[in-house]
Amino acid sequence: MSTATAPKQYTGKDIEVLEGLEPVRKRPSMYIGGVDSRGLHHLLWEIVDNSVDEFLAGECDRITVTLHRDGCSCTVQDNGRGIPVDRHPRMKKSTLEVILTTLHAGGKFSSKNYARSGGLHGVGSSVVNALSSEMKATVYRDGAEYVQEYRAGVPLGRVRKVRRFRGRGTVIFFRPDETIFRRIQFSSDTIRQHLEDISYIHGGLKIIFRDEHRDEVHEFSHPDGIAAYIERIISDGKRRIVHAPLFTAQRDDPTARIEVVLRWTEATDEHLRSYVNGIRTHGGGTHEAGLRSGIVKAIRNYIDVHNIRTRGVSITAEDIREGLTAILSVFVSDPMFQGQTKERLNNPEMSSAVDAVVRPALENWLNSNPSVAEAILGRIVLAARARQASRDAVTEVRRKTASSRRSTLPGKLVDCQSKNAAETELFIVEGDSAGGTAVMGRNSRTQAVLPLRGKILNTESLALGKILKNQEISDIVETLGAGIGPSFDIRRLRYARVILLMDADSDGYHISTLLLTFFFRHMPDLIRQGRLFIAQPPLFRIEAGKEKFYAQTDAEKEDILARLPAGRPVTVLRFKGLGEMNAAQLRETTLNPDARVLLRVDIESPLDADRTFHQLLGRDASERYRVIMEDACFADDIDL
Ligand code: 0R9
Repeated sequence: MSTATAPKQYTGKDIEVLEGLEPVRKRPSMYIGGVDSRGLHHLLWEIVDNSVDEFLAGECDRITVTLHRDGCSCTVQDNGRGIPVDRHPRMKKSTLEVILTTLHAGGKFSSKNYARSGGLHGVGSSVVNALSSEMKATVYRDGAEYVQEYRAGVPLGRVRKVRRFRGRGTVIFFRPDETIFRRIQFSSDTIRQHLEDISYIHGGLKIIFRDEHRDEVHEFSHPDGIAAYIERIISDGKRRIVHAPLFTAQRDDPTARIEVVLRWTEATDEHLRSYVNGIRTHGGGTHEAGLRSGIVKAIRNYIDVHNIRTRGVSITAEDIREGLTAILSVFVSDPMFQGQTKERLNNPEMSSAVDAVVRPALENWLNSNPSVAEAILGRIVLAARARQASRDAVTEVRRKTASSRRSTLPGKLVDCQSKNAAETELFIVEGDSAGGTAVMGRNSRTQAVLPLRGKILNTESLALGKILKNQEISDIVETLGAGIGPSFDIRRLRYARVILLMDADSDGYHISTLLLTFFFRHMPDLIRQGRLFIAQPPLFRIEAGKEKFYAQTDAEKEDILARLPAGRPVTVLRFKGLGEMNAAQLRETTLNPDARVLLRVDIESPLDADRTFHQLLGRDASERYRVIMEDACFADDIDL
């Protein structure tokens, strides 16, 4: 699906050069979002994206990605025109070297209609080079093979012409720098999934994944594009479909290309995957808003025009979208991104553009497929009735709780003094004893503590009415003050952050999992809005004379011990649980916002999360058994 205009012949003077590479090594997170596993994989996506750009320019149809045996280095190869190797007139070196050693260097004339640089992507292969201990670029172009090697972004020599060669293309090998990344281990599954995603979004492109680490080869080629993708998502998620034919709509003009496929399923959530210029927009944005409004308006119009009876219940936008699985792919020439991870599209015109494509097409489609329309409308009315029933259950529990207590706040909550939600946080703590320590160690003005007694209820597969009868859960709901399920309203949340504080043992992980299940199913907005966190109390305290250090992992402990001067007496204490810390220790390591480490809970893929919760906490024990048996080989820290 190339929408590019014919490329003009490139020369070195067409390259714009902005600045050197030192800032990248100094502050890598500013360029790739973080030095964790996500940042590590971003390096690979960045190089693959450059090959995809060449596909979008209509110059390449095959990309090969190799994960090498060690799992710590990769090679990407495309069969495009090859990065130019001619001499750059101003920089007095080859264009290849300029591209790989200069921040933000790129073709200023850009042969593409739709720039792919957006979000954290598009930072350029120079950033990957700066963050790699080794890189080797091989270019096949103009009847020859050219090579240049780099160490930490610095060329070892000039570009060398190695031999005459008739093919064309670019090959980039890189090994991320272990002094920069916390841990270097590429994930075969993550790479495979990402490459398959790309092959669906860019129908016509063939991607080969040579996984030397697992000794596997995968080939991805999906000429049917996102129509094939949605079928795959639905079958992977074991979602039962409500109607057979898919709804598809598309528009292709010089300002934007918009493509949508959707289908209602019997699942109870909405699963929407959106892409801008082939890059996943996890944070949604204006294009997603346009899709949602287009769908809701089309259905409402259909209900009005056909005078559909809704059996006394009012239909909300959420009812209409319940069970919907959709993929939206847009290509825009000037994408603007916002949000912490720059994964949210902010072009205002895209909302009305997508709405204008989806609404009339969906209305027409429903009118010309009456039996499909009947099945979809039946599904929507069912959703509305279920929502009404759970709303009634919540009101009933509220009424009972309010009449049984003078205050609506639970008695065991030790609240903070500040009533300004923007500056407060709630710690949900495992056990009364750790709760007591947290109360003593907290900042009583801004930090509240809610101790939990024992394991909480497994809420997966339980009806909301039943869940709310559970004391611990109803205490959490009352404390947060924002409602639950369909009535959850993040604006009423009484705290800026909700932080789970559990022991770092199997019981603690289990309680965290049960709480995450509850929040994911019944307060997903708490997670989507980035307000749920998991505290990371230290595992070790190391005392060397008057100095004391805390370490969160074995590796960190070893690192600290290795840096201490030899011959000094050292004591290492392993905290078996929160209860072993005193209030001052808990404050200085886990509660104090300036010193602590918090993990923000995030939903990378709602569909995957849904499947995982269903498998691990659902009623069907055989599913759980299967997952445990399959993944048992990865367990390295079993605590029995
Ligand atoms: C293996 C990963 N592939 C790449 O990094 C890659 C970059 C690249 C490329 C061109 C062709 N293939 C490529 N593969 C290219 C682009 C253009 C003209 N000639 C060749 C153009 O955009 O007009 N380039 C990416 C940037 C540049 N080339 C350029 F800025 F040097 F032109």
